[in-house]
Amino acid sequence: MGQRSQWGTRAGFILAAVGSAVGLGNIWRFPYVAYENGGGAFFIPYLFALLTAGIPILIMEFTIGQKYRGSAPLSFFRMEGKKAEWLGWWGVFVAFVISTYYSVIIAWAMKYTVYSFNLQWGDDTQGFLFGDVLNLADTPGQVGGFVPGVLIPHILVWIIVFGILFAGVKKGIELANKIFIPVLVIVFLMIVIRAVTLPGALTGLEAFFKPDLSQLANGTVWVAAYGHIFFSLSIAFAIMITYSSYLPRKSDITNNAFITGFANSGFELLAGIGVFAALGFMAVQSNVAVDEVATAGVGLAFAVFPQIINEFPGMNALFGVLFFLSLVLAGLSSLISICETYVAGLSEKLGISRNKAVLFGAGAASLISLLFTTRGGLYFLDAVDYFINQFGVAFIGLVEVIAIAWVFRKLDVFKEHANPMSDIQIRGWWKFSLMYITPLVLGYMMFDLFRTNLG
Ligand code: TYR
Repeated sequence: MGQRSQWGTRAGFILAAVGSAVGLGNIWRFPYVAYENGGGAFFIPYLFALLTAGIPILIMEFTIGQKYRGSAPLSFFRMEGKKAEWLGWWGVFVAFVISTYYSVIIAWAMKYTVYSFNLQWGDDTQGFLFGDVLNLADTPGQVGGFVPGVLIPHILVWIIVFGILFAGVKKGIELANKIFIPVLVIVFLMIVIRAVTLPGALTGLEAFFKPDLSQLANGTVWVAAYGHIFFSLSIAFAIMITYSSYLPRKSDITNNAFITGFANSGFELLAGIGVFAALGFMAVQSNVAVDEVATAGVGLAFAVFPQIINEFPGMNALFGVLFFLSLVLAGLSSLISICETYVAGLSEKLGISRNKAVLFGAGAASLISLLFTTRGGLYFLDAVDYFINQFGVAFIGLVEVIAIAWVFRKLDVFKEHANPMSDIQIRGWWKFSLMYITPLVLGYMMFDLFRTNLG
């Protein structure tokens, strides 16, 4: 199979890792999670979660990939043999499932980008999703046919993904992120500047930042902070191990992890400001409280935002195009990392070329993802997304941390590996976070989840 691929530059790796972390979750998930969980006060548990779980796990996963130099299954195999390999496969499986529906959301965003040029949004918010634009079924259980107009962007998303993956790590993934991420930042800054200068923006920002300190005593707020950090940093499902396996032998892992973690949070904060300024505008226009228009996910992006764009004072076509383009760029750079996880896993396990692995892996994912482009797609998507994020990502995170810290007892070995190459020396806080804080919080999260789902 020749020499192992490598990133061309350190900046290239960091941009790719940031590209993976910064995704739809930063734009449509973070603002609402923060708002719902104490507003300004949420930043305390959030920072805590970033420093005691997010960045420590990122350092751990970067070390695993860089030290063992393989896809997630191969890295775990090299670490502890057959009994550890399945941990990597579990992550690969979760990544595969996520890629099947994540790609469809990007296709919707593409369709909306084009649609924004024409600005034919009606006034009926539900209409965008269930009416002419996405034509989704409004009752669960219907599969219906394919939605006309979604298949073309869907095929386009996969052509882009195939193209980038075929081009390889350096000429494909690295180059794509070197273009996508700076463009994304510029596009998003334009959105934020426009949003904060809208009438009513301050009302939205006040709602977003107003600290409700009483929420700090609430356990669910802390769980939400840890849960979000996991989602947001793309940790625990093999992606970051795969990306760091392409690092040169001498790389400052710890520093890279801090840069990635803070860059992701910085983007998230920017998204919170942009989204809530726009929601404030919407609330003032419609004479309702911010609470009535604040929401997350598909509803925020594909129903509330079109409405905001509709009410915009001038230049609304531009605002719409920029907003949906930002979703496309943030989504694509994450989707590439998710697909690379199984491309690397398959090619190493089966001993096939990278291109064949792209063809089989991404080929299968793109076919399965057709299911989510049907009229009932949103319902499947919601169900699979909930299941995979709660039981997939959080659960592997827990098992991975316990296995490495307590069963294989690798933390000291990793520390010895990372420290000599880094400007930042990891010490007690890192080990303590991984041995005690992360397992306790994730353990509590799982317990809570089973209790609410089964009880
Ligand atoms: N971190 C990225 C995001 O915020 C990628 C991701 C996608 C992470 C799906 C988790 C997940 O379930 O969108």
